[in-house]
Amino acid sequence: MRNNQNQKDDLRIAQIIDANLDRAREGLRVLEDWARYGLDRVDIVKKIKDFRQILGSHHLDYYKKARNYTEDKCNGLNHPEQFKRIYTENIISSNSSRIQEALRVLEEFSRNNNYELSKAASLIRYEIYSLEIELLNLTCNKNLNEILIKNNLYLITNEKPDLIVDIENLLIGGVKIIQHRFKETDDSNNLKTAKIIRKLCKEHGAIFIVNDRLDIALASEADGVHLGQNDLDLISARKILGFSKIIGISANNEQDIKQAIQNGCDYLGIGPVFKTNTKKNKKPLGIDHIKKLTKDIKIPWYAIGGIKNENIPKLKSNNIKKVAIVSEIMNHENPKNKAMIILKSLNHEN
Ligand code: TZP
Ligand code: MG
Repeated sequence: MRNNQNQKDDLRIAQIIDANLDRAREGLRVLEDWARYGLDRVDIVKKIKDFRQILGSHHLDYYKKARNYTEDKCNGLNHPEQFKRIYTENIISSNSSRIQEALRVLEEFSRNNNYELSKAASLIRYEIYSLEIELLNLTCNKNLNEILIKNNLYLITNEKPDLIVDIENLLIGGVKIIQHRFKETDDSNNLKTAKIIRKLCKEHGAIFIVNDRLDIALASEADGVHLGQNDLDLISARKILGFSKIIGISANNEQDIKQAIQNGCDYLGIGPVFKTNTKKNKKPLGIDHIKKLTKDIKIPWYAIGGIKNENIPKLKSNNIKKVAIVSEIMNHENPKNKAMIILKSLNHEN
């Protein structure tokens, strides 16, 4: 390396700056396109565009002209890890690291010859650390949301001796959303069961949600939690769970539905539609009232309460396509068969 006085004119340094400006901007473009086409987040797109623009304004002709100053013998070298990037999460992480590394190199090598660039590189690098987490959280939540949107049957467990066997069979039968609902007070047992269901759901590409209990949801690494109007409020739950998890809310009136949507719930459970022994003290809302309550809802919502295979055609003819069920499936002698019949009637056209 030449001494510091000559560093300003050192073409080798200009070449490093040129390469890393390209690297950082390419990586930023990958994140930007995911934010734009994958997540539909205009605010994040704007932020990344700004970063690219700032770096672009420092990409002087002098740096570009130094591009081939020394022959790059590493050109075209790949690492086997690159070919393992099949999931969007891996693409986000590896491109964020690429940007962070490139910015660090820029920060170091431009400090003496382009202080403004060095400062900008440092500031953007710190922003990328939090942007990476934000994009990962949003992406994960988006995958879970897609499962909610795609699936019409939301199964809720009850307490029974062979619960785990039943759940495994239900997953084999095609159930993709399972909520673990328990009233038993032995929490060590509740957590143990939750962890087993968590693992089974993962193996079958299903969502696992814990009812009521944020602590059990977190400890079992569930995909989310379902909260009623008397549980922890949605805003506090979101603070604890973050945006990578889903939060579902039970609501049965206009005000609670509006509030839950405004506060960012991922889906709603609305009912009871019919009379049910699982929640004996709740007055049924009836189909007409549910239709009125739900006419403007844009997020996934599940009708719940007293839903049986025999009333699914009636629900469907009233445009109620998603249902949450406990007893009709869990109390059947063969829950898997019952669930498969229900899945068929829910998914059948008309
Ligand atoms: N919330 C409203 S109704 C209900 C819940 C948890 C119970 C649904 O159970 P079932 O057995 O499907 O009627
Ligand atoms: Mg509850």
